[in-house]
Amino acid sequence: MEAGIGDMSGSCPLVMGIVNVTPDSFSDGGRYLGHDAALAHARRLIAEGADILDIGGESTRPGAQPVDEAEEIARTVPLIAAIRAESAIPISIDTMKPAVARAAVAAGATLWNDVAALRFSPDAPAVAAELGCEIVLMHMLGEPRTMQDAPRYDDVVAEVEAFLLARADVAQAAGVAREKIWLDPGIGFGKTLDHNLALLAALPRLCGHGYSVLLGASRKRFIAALDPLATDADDRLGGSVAAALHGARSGVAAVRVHDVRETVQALAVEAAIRG
Ligand code: HH2
Repeated sequence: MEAGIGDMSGSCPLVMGIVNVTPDSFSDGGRYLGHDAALAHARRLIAEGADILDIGGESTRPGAQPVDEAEEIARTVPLIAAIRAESAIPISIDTMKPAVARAAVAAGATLWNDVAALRFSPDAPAVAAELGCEIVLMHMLGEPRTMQDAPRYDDVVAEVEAFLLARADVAQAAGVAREKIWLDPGIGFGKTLDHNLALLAALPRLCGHGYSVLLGASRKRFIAALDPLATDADDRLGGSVAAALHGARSGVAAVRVHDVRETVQALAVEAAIRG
């Protein structure tokens, strides 16, 4: 069996550094929109110890406006090619669109991070199989524009778990190899504070299905709900690191973070203590 990115993680999660080439991402929107600024940011995250880079050209924050395919490709693909030209680091493309994933993989990405879990278009599962890349299937209630409008579940953990396992089945039925599939509970994607906390507490259960699990809690709004001083996304480092450490203890294969340096250090200390 071919080794996947998740197999590199051992007992300590991999650190996936976020590079958003978007004008409107919730925590760093606009900061790295230009190609040069985005490449400089990617280099910095590599120097800080990132194991994977996640490149995104469309914001998924609540209320974000959709970006068309050509624009998303123009934002992400030259950056992926530039990173690939100078580094062997695994690159992930954060997109819902099969055409963007296809262009990104052609430029050197090896992981498709799909917050729509292959539901954005009917051909998405077949494209994932054809590309042969790894695929992150994330849970989101509804779509980014409306997902935070009074989200409701009877049992959030059971429903998110059932959704993810069903999407993994769809991917495999289309021809995606089981070991290439990652699951992600989608912290903040159509969830209240209580939903997010229940899903975080249930991470060991989600990690028990034999799939690599990705956790994306960095700088998210649930942290501000627990710390009223953290209204600014830049002020959520403590909560972000706490969530990453919880992910490590729960068995996740990777954490998706903005603050690579601090997360790498915290995970190293945690791993050393655990021996
Ligand atoms: N969160 C965001 C974006 N993509 N992908 C996965 N798999 N899991 C996540 O939790 C996740 C994700 C939102 O964070 P960010 O990229 O900082 O903001 P934006 O979507 O506004 O660009």
